Amino acid sequence: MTAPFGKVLIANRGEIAVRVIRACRELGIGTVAVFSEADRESLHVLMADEAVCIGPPAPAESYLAIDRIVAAARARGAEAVHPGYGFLAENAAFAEACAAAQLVFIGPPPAAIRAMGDKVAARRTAKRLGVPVVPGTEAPVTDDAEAARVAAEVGYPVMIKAAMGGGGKGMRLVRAAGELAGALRAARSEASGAFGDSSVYIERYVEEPRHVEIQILADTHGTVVHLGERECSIQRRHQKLVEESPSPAITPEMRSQIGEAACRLAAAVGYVNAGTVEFLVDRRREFYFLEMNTRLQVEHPVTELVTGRDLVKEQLRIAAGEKLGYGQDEVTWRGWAIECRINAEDPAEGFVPSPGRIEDLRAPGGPGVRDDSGVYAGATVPRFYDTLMAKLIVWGPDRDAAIARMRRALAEYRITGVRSTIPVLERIMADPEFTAGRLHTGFMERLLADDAAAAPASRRLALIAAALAAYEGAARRTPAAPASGPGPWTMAGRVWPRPR
Ligand code: MV4
Repeated sequence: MTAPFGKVLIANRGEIAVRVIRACRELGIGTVAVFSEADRESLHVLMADEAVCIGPPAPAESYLAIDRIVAAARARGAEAVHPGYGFLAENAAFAEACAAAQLVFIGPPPAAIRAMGDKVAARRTAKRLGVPVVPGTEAPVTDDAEAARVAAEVGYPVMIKAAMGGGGKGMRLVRAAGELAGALRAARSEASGAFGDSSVYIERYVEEPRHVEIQILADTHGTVVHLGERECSIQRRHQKLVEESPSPAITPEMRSQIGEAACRLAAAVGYVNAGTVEFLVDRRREFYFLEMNTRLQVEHPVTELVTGRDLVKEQLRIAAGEKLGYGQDEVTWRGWAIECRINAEDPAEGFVPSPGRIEDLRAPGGPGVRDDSGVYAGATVPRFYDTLMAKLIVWGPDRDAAIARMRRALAEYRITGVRSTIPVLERIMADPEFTAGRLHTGFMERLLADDAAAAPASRRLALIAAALAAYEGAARRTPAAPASGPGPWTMAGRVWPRPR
């Protein structure tokens, strides 16, 4: 079989650029990396066949610079451009600029990006197709009196959302009528600042929902299939920490129903390539359409592990005009997959970014473990970009086995020089609500509040333990570990991994 393309430029950095390079290599496609001055020695640059510096570290002057990326693709003879996620992935003007330069954009048509970028229009399309939406406005709310009428009709609490927003930016929760006018004013000004459009809309607030999203694939020949759901309820400030597939809340019947709804929506806007349709699932297990993400998502690997399909290869084949070659009946699921995001952040200090040089790095391996990383020992995590360093993904025959495997893999993970989210991920994997599958979007807030309440006592205990250890050490005249002796993993009779 011939390769879908001769050469592809990857308009991204970090782990997702590496992920795309790997798919290209397996398909015999040449790769061109682009990089900013802060990324000269980044892994994606080392792994690509060719690499082009596109500018200074600031994203606006490099990874968001449409003209420079298109020029690099033309100069190196690339036939297609993969945008990854973030940066220009959902930018219709970028997709158009690629087409104008005779480059295939590996993603949906610009019209489909625009149709879903306007959240009010997307809601209206969903409703027209019989896809359930949260009760709310059909058009952007323009005046306060109309907003008050709609809010009273759907019932408080309500949420105000930016029409051109998404991902939780510019949202406002309104508990009672008295707060509405002020919240509207704040939401409008925030939306205008963040998205250059002050339009907002109103929805009834769903309390403690789950976030469930459906992966779809659509080819240029009219076939649309779904690859089931991912549950992404473990988030902090709209940053996902853990994702899994399947969702503990979804039955096979619900999967067919939600999946079919997602496919209908995609078909209606002429969607092509990989996409994700987001839903809220309430306590009664009713589902409501939220928005559609017109790109490959960070958490795509959990879907790959349970369906056995390579989403990036599918994207490349679809972009080259190939037929999907299978229908919904041939999509099957096996076992359970969980992903943990390894960010350069300090969870003990409110998740502040922790950029810097990675001193030592040893990623876990063994049965059922996948390490999708964008870093290596000696690499620097730049301060200019998102803090995601790597994703740890595990597969197991069932959810308990996947959790046990994730705990084992997290314990093997060794990374020094930067702080990471590993400790909080271990904490989540050991949480009884998590292991029971009782997830909702307030999960992390609860977990962090519990830990904060317990912190003073545990800190006292830690101090007492340290004092006792020092006293015993002195009493036994244990010699101090040599500064350059064996690694810490052999000290004090403790075994690797990770003494803490
Ligand atoms: C909501 C909601 C409750 N009710 N809409 C946040 C991200 C954006 N895509 C939509 N979001 C929400 N919309 C209604 N009508 C609660 C959230 C929400 C949330 C959703 C998914 C994952 C985490 C979340 C955390 C807080 C709020």
